[in-house]
Amino acid sequence: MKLYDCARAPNPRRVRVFLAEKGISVPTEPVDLGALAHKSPAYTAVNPLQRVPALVLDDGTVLTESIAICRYFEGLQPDPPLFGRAGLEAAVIEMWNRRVELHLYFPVSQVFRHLHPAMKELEVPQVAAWGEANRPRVLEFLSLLNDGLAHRTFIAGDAYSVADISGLVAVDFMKPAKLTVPEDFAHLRRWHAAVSARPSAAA
Ligand SMILES: N[C@@H](CCC(=O)N[C@@H](CS)C(=O)NCC(=O)O)C(=O)O
Repeated sequence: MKLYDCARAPNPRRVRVFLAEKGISVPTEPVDLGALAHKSPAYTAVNPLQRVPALVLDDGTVLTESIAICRYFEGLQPDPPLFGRAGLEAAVIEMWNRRVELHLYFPVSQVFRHLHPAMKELEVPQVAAWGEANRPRVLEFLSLLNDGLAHRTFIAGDAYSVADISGLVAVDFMKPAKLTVPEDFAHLRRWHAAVSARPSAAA
């Protein structure tokens, strides 16, 4: 199997953090987004959507979408259960992971992609007004998350889960997007310090 990866991009990082939490190591091949290597014919043959990460299995099956890749590894190695145990626990984790993707990761990515000069070649056309429109959405969701974290250790409950991985990656992605977590979001800051201190965060 081979994981197409990119050290600086947030979605491949979600998979790397997930694998580190599981203690799984996978051969990787770097894809240089800066050099537009993901647009090459060779990589397009792997993933016609021209996005990373992509996981190629030994039988030739290609999995794209970070969460689909994570789910594959969860199936191979269920412990620790980062998608939760079947039933309510898994449903709550799924809900929070999706909320984080749609209401935090997505607006942060839109701010970055539509306002950062480095994204000019990848986001065509850049629409600055759309980037700006997403700034308040980030803060609205962070506020909701901060309130929830007053009552829970982690995003989806008292156990670390894939929702924390999506959250960590999204909050760290705020830095290149030139967004900051407000000083008074103390619960969010406590959670971020805790998940950042896990060895997996360095993956
Ligand atoms: N939904 C996909 C998103 C993958 C994605 O957008 N990857 C970014 C890097 S974080 C990418 O390949 N961008 C290339 C581009 O924008 O041209 C996932 O969850 O893996």
